[in-house]
Amino acid sequence: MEPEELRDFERQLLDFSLLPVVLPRSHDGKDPGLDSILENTIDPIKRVVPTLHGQCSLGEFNSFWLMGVPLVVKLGGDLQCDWSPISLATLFGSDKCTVVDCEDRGYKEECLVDEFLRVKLPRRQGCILKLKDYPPDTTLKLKSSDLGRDFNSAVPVCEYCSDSGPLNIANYFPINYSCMPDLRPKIYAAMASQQDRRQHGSTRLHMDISDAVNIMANIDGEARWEIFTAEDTKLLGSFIKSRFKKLKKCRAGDSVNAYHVYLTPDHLEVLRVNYKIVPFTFHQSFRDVVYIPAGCAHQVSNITPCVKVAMDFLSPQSLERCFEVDRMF
Ligand SMILES: O=C(O)CCC(=O)C(=O)O
Repeated sequence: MEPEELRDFERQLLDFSLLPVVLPRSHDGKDPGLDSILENTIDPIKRVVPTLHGQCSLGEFNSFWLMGVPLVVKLGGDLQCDWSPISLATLFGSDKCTVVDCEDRGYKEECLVDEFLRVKLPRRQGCILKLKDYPPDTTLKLKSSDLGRDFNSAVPVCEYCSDSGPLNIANYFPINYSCMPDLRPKIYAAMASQQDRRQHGSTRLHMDISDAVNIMANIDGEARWEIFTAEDTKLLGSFIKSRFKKLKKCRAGDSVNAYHVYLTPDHLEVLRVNYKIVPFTFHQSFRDVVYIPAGCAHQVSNITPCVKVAMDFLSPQSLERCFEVDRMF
């Protein structure tokens, strides 16, 4: 599909009101007060991430997603399988894998999945290693039909977050399209980062061209996220170029996207005071689903070893931002 055709498609969806918007409701049916949630969300100093408990209907999702802000859904009983490192090691242990160093973009090492998950992942010292985009060459469903099914049935708003969802624009790309987005759910497993005031993180600052959904899948997993809005990108880029000499010559978008930096608490304080930019900051624990809109710079620090399952998608609401990211590079 050409960009103009995608825009037409977006207009049609909006014109025909196919994107219902409803107020979020709590379990007891009471309206938790959309106004107060939104007030704290859009307040540029508070930046409280909207959080829903138990479920998220299509209408509720749309009411937040239209604003281009992240969303957290705390699942109730969903995600039934055992996604612990030991269980994954039992299932996939004999596979070879490539793990990367979260702090050194040039470092890679090969090992067996079993060795990474059982031996390296629990370590608290040395480099912070990550197994990314697993399985690399097939679908999760084919690797384990149970895990594939578990992810599909747990993830809220399958209208967007599935490889057959009618609101996932990526599903309308022609087969063999040259820039086909990768829609497979993928497993991430990474060691805990050190929690000090230095440059540590499990996923450095970057932004993605598509939307993403990310579920914490292991019981003891906990990670801290910082997500900026797309409107923050320019100022964020100026700040990074002024602070990090090696990025001085990058364009603003590149400096944000380069996976070069992890913003420390001191950086975040300067951003707040001097640039008036505050990211959405929150903790993700077991069964928390995080939705990250396309074009929103974000970084993650694992407080414990984490297993996450994540998937990219492309919503009509994010098309404009997707084009914007594309123009930056
Ligand atoms: O869970 C993580 O470490 C973050 C993953 C992420 O940011 C991404 O895939 O874009």
